[in-house]
Amino acid sequence: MTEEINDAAPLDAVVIGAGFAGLYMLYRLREQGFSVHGFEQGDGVGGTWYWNRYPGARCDSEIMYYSYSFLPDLEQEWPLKERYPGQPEILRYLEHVADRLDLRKDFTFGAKVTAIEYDEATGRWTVRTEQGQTATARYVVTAVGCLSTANRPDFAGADSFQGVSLHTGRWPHEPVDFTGKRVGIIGTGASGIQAIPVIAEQAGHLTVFQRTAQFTIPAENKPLDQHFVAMWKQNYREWRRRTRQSAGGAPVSRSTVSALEVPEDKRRAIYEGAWGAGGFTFTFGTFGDLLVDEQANKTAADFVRSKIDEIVSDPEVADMLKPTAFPFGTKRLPLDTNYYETFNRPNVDLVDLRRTPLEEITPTGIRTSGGQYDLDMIVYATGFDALTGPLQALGIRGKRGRSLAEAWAEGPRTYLGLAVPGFPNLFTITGPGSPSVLSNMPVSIEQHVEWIGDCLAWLRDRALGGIEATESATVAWTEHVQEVANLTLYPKAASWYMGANIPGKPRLFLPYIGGLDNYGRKCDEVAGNGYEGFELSSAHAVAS
Ligand code: N01
Repeated sequence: MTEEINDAAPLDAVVIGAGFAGLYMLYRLREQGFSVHGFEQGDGVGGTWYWNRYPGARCDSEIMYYSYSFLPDLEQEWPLKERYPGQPEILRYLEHVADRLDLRKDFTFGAKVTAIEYDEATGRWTVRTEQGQTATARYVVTAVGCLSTANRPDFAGADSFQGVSLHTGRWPHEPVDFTGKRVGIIGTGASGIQAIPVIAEQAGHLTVFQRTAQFTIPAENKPLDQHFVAMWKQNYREWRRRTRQSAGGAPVSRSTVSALEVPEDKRRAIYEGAWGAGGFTFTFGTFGDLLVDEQANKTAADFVRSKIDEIVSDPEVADMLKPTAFPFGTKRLPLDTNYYETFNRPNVDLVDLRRTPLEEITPTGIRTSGGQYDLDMIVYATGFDALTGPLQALGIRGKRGRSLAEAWAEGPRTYLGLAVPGFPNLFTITGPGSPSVLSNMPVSIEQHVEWIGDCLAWLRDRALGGIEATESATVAWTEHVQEVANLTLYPKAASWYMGANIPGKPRLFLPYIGGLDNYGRKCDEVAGNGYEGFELSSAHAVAS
């Protein structure tokens, strides 16, 4: 049955997604006087934090800046208890925001958008959901996240498994009990690295199936000193300002010293200090050239490998855990709690899928070339079709019925990660080509939401009805995104940043690595110059 969300008049905007981005976008547009409706696939708000409920799920941005800055009263009220907020706490925060701002009434939940089609004659988009809702609107803003389309590798026999299969990115809402169970986990990215120590504590036996050893740094999560919290809260506005003007959306200092400039003993002491402090200080606060100079990078990689030797008691297991396939930090660096230590537990085994490849999933477990592993449960921690996957799943068709998948057949082409030529009046919050996943997400999200809100208000003030990225601005930006990435070591890793985790996906560096500060300035400049690089039209101007 079809349910029309709007009657005769089209909405000003449809927002898709009710995570950090969608909630703020809907609120912002509503406050600006636009008519707006949201669709969310999940049954509740939260986005990433709604779906990723796996054991150990925790953010690795510190809690002081993993929140909205546009709610100064809430930032004073919200308790800051632990250095890194866990999934339940972040979900509670977003649920609170949704209630406080009365946002739920403007969303349809449990509504999976499967088609978004542009009608050139009317200049309107029609949005349809799998559940039969439709809405027409002048503007569509996608707020679907960068890591929301689960990657389920095509393992032979996966459907034959008679035990329980789970994906970290689509975790059930009811508690999962591992007690006494034989559990296998495939994948050792950030999700696997967080889940493994927690599952190991509960399971009868845990077998970790690792294809590529990953670098990880201790998070050093801990309760926050409340004197520190009080001081932080007194200066919150200033911290927010610094956060917004930083390269990564976090008020942390970045070293400009080369790792090759300092003698070895001093360098090791600096790495030790950062290892003990926990968090991304190791990558950014130690030396300035770890991600641009191979020799400098090797010093950090060697240090982490030496820590693995120190921590893991079985030398053979330690060797298997040592990353060698890519430079340190060029795959998204996870932060962990007791990851390497977990391999000293008697109930944990590591299987190296490079030595003994996974051949098939069987009704009773996993078979590799080294033998059969009988299991009661399989956890897929196999990641996501990052950045492009969530957008392509929406069934977007722009001018002349061209799909986004066709437009991006050779990789995503965007202007500022915000807009795509041929798809007028469509905005993609934290889309490919924007800093997104290389920054602290709420900060990037707020910058995009505010830019989009301001843009729509600007168009309305001038009775303009259409905005579309030009081909030339898009080509220039897309090339720039690659050029900047190529100044770093990141493209040397077969990572999801490069689309390399999805068979057949074009290999391009997906996010913009030039820094949120530079990026924000560029966006402001574009707006200040009358939305330079966009074609504006008065056709179908907003009446109000
Ligand atoms: O996914 P991943 P993730 N056979 O793609 C393996 C964010 N995040 O969900 O490296 C065997 O990183 C794959 O192996 P390989 C964060 O940005 C944030 O862990 O491709 N193995 C890899 O080990 C993060 O980077 C937080 O060889 C296969 C793993 O599965 C991003 O989400 C927490 C395979 C996938 O790792 C994604 O992390 C969690 C196959 N066919 C996540 N296919 C925090 O904020 C894949 N793998 C803390």
